[in-house]
Amino acid sequence: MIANTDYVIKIKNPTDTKHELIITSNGTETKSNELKPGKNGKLNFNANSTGTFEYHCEYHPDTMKGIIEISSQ
Ligand SMILES: [Cu+2]
Repeated sequence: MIANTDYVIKIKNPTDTKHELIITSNGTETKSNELKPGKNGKLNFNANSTGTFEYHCEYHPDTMKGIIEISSQ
């Protein structure tokens, strides 16, 4: 992803449990709505700095997690 750019992250939940996407950077959290089983959602995201951002699921932080690389171009 590119810094200072508006993104809409589309989220699908084909599972039978709820999830919630959270992206963290410098102590700031960007959260999706709670995604109930079988529902879809989206999250507006705009990184105002370059670097590595972390994301995780509110309910499954140990297994549903990863990083997002934000670059300048
Ligand atoms: Cu989850």
